[in-house]
Amino acid sequence: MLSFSTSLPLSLLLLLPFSWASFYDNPEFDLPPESGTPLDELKAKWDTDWGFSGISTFAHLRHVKCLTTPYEPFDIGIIGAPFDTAVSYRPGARFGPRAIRAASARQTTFRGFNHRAGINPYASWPAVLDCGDIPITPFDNALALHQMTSAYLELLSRRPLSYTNPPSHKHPKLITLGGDHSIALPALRALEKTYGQPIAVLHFDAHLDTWHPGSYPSAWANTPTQADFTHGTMFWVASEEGLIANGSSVHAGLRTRLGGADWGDYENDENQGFLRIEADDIDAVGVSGIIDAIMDRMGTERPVYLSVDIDVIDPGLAPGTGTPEPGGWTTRELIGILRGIEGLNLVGADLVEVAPAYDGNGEGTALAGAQVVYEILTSMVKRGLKERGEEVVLQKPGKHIAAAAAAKAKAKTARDEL
Ligand SMILES: [Mn+2]
Repeated sequence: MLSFSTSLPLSLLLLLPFSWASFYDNPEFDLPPESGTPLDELKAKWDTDWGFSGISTFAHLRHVKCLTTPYEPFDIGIIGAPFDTAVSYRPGARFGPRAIRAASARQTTFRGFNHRAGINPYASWPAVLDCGDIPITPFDNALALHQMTSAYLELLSRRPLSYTNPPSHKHPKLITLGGDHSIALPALRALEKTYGQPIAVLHFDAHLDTWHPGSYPSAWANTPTQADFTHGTMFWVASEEGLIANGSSVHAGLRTRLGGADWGDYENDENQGFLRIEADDIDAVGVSGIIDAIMDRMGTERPVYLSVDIDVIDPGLAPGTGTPEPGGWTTRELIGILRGIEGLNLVGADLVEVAPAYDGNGEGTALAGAQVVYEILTSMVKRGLKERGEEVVLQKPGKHIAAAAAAKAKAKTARDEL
């Protein structure tokens, strides 16, 4: 008896985790067999996150740290560039990627159909991943620029999963979550090298960002510095390096004050070959006029880098940004313009300058940023769909109110005839 009483607890301990339900288990369910629940059953039960559940990735996309996972091919990668040591006013955009990811939480595959575009970019031909962030030093901007350029080149050199299907899809596409606007320079360096030609830039911004580095006041300008590389000069540097297609690029949403007492900044900008669309132009020509001006300039074949500074939106709607300027476009106007230019041949894009420390509690700026990324992604996917010959069925906006108005008119005619 003695030996039984001492040996039983030991055998119980060994058996417990494998075959005995714990006191705390839900008595309505049997423990799963040791062979495990089939994977498809697990996925059916647990795969879909709510907007508020799950680890924060962009739109609940699968996170793969693409830079260190070369064996995981993808077609479109969302990648963070948490870098903000090249700003001229409020710092904080290094926290942009995580704020935009958090604000994208209500974008899901199961409710991702874009009614304006007629497709669900999360349930279509491309493998879309959240590629994580590029680890970028906050201490040394020359090194940071090198790191970002290297990272873009590494990812663009990968063979996409859907290689040549659509036919033009020979390189993966990246949408970068900034970060301050300077991150566009390494992106353009890598794109120019990858595509072997200067890239046209479609630049939504309150500011020019083509400023000569010397236009920032400094008594120390002759001292060797890294100060040429800032969030207001990166397109000047890119132009100097021949990365930007001179004559086919566009600024949209401008309302910046200019330097000095003349139009020198505009003249400098013209030399770099940008068309300028002012924020106020929308009052004269409307959303459709802005769309026409962009499409007339850029066409549908030329490779385009789409760079969206969130400060193009009025700071009343998107206050969480580094250099706010009153008098901007509404979020709806920007979305309308982005939908209207979906025919562009986008080879890359960014959404920059979301600085959540200055955002409202309702995260309006980050929400707008996440929506802009969704619209850009939609355009990339939709163009690929068309290239693959797959049909997109579109319902024009206003269809229902037009139908209601027609029914009302018909009823009135019927009454008049009585
Ligand atoms: Mn900018």
